Amino acid sequence: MSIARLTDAERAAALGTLPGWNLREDGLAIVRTLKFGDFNEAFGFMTRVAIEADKRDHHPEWFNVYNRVEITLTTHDAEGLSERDVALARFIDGIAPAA
Ligand code: HBI
Repeated sequence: MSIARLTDAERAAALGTLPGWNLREDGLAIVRTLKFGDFNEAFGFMTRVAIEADKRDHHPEWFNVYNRVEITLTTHDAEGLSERDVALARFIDGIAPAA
């Protein structure tokens, strides 16, 4: 399925609305690290994101150790960032713990 890659301008605009996320050095993904109270909270968060990601058919690349979750969002089909990444980042921000 072809999904449109964001233009540089669209990418910059989207990042401006996603505090806490950073552009990966290659410009093809956005990344964010979240810290939770403990592993149980972290994994509960990952479970909620996993269910939502599967509904959207758009899945994060992520790493978890104890209370830390490192998330990378990119669109493989677009070989870069797409609106799907921005939308999933907004969902994540909506359930993430306050910094
Ligand atoms: N998840 N992050 C991400 N990027 C994709 O391109 C993608 C996905 N999940 C499923 C999916 N694409 C399907 O459309 C197949 O292309 C695998």
